[in-house]
Amino acid sequence: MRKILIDGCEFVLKKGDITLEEVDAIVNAANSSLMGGGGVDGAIHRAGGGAILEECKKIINSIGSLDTGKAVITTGGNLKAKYVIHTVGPVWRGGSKNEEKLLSDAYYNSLKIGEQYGIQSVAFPSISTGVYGYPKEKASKTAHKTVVEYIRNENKNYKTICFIVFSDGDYQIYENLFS
Ligand code: AR6
Repeated sequence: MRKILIDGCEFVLKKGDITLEEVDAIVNAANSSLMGGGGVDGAIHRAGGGAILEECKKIINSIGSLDTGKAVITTGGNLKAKYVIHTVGPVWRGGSKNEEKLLSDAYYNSLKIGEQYGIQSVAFPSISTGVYGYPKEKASKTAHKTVVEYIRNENKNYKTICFIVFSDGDYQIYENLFS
């Protein structure tokens, strides 16, 4: 685990399962249907239980689908986290399809909606770097830059931001950014 302080906000890097995090909100790398899936999305729905899917269904009934880069919030159900923030990262298509901006939007809009709910601690997975195929180093730079800029320029409530990675290789990539 690594911790650094940026503008009064603690940044934590950790390897592990995000569903176990004791934070106000964990972020889900979802898809536009919000109906669950594999990867971190599947793990969150399994661990959090049916209450999360119920709220996702209500959201989809009212908005149709969640656009890439946007974020919505539901209960955390049985999770230790009170909330789950669901966002949709871009599918990697070679880098010329606005992927970087859309990935940045996913982090930014997650932070923004969390702020509206008074959330002080949030944990992010490495959005888009699994099934969606976003190159991990590029994704980690965008994640880090977007969150640091948010904390420097717009932060009101956040005291802790966690990046939860799932492999030693991913940990190494993020650690290079932290140092
Ligand atoms: N805790 C933390 N990180 C995890 C966990 C976990 N429990 N499980 C996986 N990861 P992915 P995407 C990491 O594929 O690329 C789903 O089916 C994983 O190693 O979950 O944004 C959705 O429904 C990787 O680094 O999300 C969408 O259809 C990262 O989480 C689609 O996949 C993201 O991998 C979204 O694809």
